[in-house]
Amino acid sequence: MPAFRTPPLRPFAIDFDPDRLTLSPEGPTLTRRMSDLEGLFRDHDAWRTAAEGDDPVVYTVSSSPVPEIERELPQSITTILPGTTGGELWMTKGHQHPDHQGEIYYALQGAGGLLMFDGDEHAWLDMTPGTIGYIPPGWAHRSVNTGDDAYAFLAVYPGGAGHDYGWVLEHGMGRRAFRAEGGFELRPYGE
Ligand code: M6P
Ligand code: ZN
Repeated sequence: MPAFRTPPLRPFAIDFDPDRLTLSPEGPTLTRRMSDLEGLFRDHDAWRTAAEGDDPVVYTVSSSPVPEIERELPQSITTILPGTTGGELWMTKGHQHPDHQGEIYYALQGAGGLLMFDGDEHAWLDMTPGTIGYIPPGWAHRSVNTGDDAYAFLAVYPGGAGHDYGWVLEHGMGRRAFRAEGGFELRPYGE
């Protein structure tokens, strides 16, 4: 057996429950609360008040048992709750892949956006159920809930892709998404 098949994973089916947004069998689930999102919202005071207050859950990430190792192809379901902090829509931390690998997102429920930034240019994709968002190599990515209900999407990514969160703190994401009359608006990162 080739070395890359260690540990060997046998073919298997994953049941997706579209109502409960769960995978079975399931792997680890990550819960990100407001206090986990330090330095990301434009309005630091509003963030701190929320983090030191009831510290709400902003999003969860439920993974299948496929491990995050080279040559594997893990997948997870991220569910972002609706809300704003200082007017800025609730979102994921956002990350860059250290070796610039690509990724696929598939919107499942609710309304959201996929914000991408390559350090120079930004891109925004509206994500509604059925939309496949393609994240090309080298584009940092963040998901935003633009609606009034939970926004959920499936992600499929190379097991060795990794998550560089420092890149986003250093470079930003090009734009920020704020609640606005009749929907949302994107503003330059620093404003
Ligand atoms: C998607 C994938 C995961 C990621 C998650 C939350 O499910 O891209 O790899 O962890 O979104 O995003 P973040 O890690 O930026 O908080
Ligand atoms: Zn990623």
